Amino acid sequence: MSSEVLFKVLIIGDALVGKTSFVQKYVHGNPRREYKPTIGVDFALKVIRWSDDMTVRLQLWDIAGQERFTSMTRVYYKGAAACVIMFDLTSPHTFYSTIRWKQDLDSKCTLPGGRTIPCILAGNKSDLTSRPVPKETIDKICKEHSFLGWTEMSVKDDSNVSESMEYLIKELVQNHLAELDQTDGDGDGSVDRGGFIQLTNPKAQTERRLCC
Ligand SMILES: Nc1nc2c(ncn2[C@@H]2O[C@H](COP(=O)(O)OP(=O)(O)O)[C@@H](O)[C@H]2O)c(=O)[nH]1
Ligand SMILES: [Mg+2]
Repeated sequence: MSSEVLFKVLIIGDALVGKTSFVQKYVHGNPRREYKPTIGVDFALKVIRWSDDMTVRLQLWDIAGQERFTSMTRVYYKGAAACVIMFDLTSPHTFYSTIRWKQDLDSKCTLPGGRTIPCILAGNKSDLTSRPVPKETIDKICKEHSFLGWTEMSVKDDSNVSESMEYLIKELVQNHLAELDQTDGDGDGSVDRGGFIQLTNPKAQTERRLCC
């Protein structure tokens, strides 16, 4: 039997880190040519034939506005299943902001049972050579703030764009299937979100880490 699942995925982070370019590249295959700052929220839908019996629809919310923390973020976050928090690898300020974005997200958006939503940290613009923030620091922040993992990415060079999303979708699908198992009452899946997720359901056991 074929099933279809819809996930709302947030793309957040400081202005100019490449969020809109990322969504455009992932959904349409090309980043927007001319630079137009996003106003409000851009929505994009990506439909993926995940397996013979599952189609995944991703509703991507590219949050803009002033790209800062206001009471409005609560409205944007509502119903989100996963998140990409993006920074610019060449800009330490945008990296340290990701901590605040994560805290803002986790304080306003939780899954039933109080679990935080799966979130990856994406360092964009890896085509540029400057790396003011050491990898060890990114690893540390990634672990301390319970990201699923982090990755370098270049929207410009199309490096790790679809791969990061695939990683996130795997996580979403596995959680979804584990939940279905539990609902059926015949599964032994349990979700423990102490930073990284572990499923005791052998069906759902796979390598789940990106870089940290
Ligand atoms: N070098 C480089 N520039 C990028 C990359 N991704 C986006 N940009 C540029 O960064 C600027 C801001 O991009 P935009 O997507 O509008 O960022 P947003 O404000 O986070 O939505 C634009 O000039 C993009 O062309 C990348 O991977 N490498
Ligand atoms: Mg934008």
